[in-house]
Amino acid sequence: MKLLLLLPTLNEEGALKALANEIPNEFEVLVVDGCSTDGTKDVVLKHNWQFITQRYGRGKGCGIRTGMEEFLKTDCDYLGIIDADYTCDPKEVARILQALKDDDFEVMLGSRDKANQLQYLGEFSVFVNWLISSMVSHVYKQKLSDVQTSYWLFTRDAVDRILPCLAASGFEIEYDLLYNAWRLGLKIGETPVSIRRRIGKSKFSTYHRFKQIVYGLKYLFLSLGHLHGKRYFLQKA
Ligand SMILES: Nc1nc2c(ncn2[C@@H]2O[C@H](COP(=O)(O)OP(=O)(O)O)[C@@H](O)[C@H]2O)c(=O)[nH]1
Ligand SMILES: [Mg+2]
Repeated sequence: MKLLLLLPTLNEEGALKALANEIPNEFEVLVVDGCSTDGTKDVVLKHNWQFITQRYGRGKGCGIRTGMEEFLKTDCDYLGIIDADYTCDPKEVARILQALKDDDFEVMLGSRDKANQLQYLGEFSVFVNWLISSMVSHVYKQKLSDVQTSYWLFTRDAVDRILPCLAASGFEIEYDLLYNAWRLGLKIGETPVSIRRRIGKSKFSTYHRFKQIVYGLKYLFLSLGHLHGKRYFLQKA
């Protein structure tokens, strides 16, 4: 049972150095990079992790899609994805995997601790996440408390089915992953996880913050359309 841990990076030298001691030895590690200009690649090579530059253009979504494609070229059974900014504890991934296996889920989200989210991400982000998560839970008829999470776990079959449907290029990739998993009828679960203070500078600007609200509403609209038998297709970036 092999797990590939995918880390999307854009100038995460400092955070990667700190993460290096924490990644369980049994995980294979793949770093998909968005053309970092710091020492990100040096840290990756020093630890003998796989390094690849993302395809399809700029943005986290292009990194995740590239990483999923690379995952399918390996013989790994599970794909874990966490942010590479030190907010996610890689040891949590082993627990998420266990939770996925215990109940035969195909996609598992880590639901990040609310008090720590407030402390490290701020009230506005937590409010937007709560609002979108509540609406998504209502439409999907299941409790999903953290749809903007940065912890994801997929079975190989789930990646195989979701990847061709993904169209997101930027930070809206989490909505795209969840929307398509739900649309395909995959069994989705969530389990509580921790969240820590970031090391280094966030690439998520105020502009991204507002864009994220628009994207949240857009994916809700797509979901409602799907429920009512309409077919909307997103253009791949
Ligand atoms: N491959 C890739 N990763 C990115 C890109 N932009 C951000 N990331 C990574 O995505 C994760 C989340 O980004 P971050 O700046 O922490 O945004 P925040 O968590 O929303 O504040 C981090 O690991 C970033 O390094 C990108 O264009 N390409
Ligand atoms: Mg972050």
